[in-house]
Amino acid sequence: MPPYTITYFPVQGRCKAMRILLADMGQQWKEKVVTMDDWTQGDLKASCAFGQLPKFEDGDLALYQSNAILRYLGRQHGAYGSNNKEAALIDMLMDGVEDLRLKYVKLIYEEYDTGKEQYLKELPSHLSKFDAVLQANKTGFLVGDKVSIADYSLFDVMLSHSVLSGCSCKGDKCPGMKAFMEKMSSRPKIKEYLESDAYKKVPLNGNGKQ
Ligand code: GTS
Repeated sequence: MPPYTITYFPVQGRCKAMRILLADMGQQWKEKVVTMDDWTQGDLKASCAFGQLPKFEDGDLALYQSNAILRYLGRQHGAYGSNNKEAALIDMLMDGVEDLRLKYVKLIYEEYDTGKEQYLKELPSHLSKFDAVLQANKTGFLVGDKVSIADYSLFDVMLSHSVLSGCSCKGDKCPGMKAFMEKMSSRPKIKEYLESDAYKKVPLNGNGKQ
């Protein structure tokens, strides 16, 4: 039995980064897929700390909040920096990615038809901030010289933008970001995972928009 279990809806959503991390770290995990019928009719929602998924289990530990899960896995698999200062920078970048993720989620679920133009206008400015960090660090990663949870999180959000319809700015005009995407995509276990049905057959978002 794999040590980890992810319980979530049949989408990539907020589990994409943790799945990519687990694949990259050579870990096995079990997926429990929850349909909307199960969710609305069963008692799972009431049992979740904040009434939401994903739920992540490691033995008798049950965790909620996708970024807390990433942080746990980062600590467990050496992807949370080499010292306290790097960990603090990783936290800062995780929060920066979360700000962008929330904008993306709002676009997809609330403003797909009405807010796309404005979103796309503002996107290059958001991406340029991450590009500047990558260019300044010079290792191809956001912080330090090895992969961290901030990298998995940014990679996840950028993969979503790389297929966002109408989006011509996919980070490819930012040299740091371009090199980052190539570096992350070509890590052998990530490449293998992204080419697998386990990844390709699961829709990005719950409403089918991307
Ligand atoms: N901050 C939480 C996290 O990062 O895990 C947000 C979790 C969340 O919003 N979960 C949604 C949910 O459970 C699903 S999704 O947005 O991640 O796809 N929705 C069902 C409900 O009843 O709230």
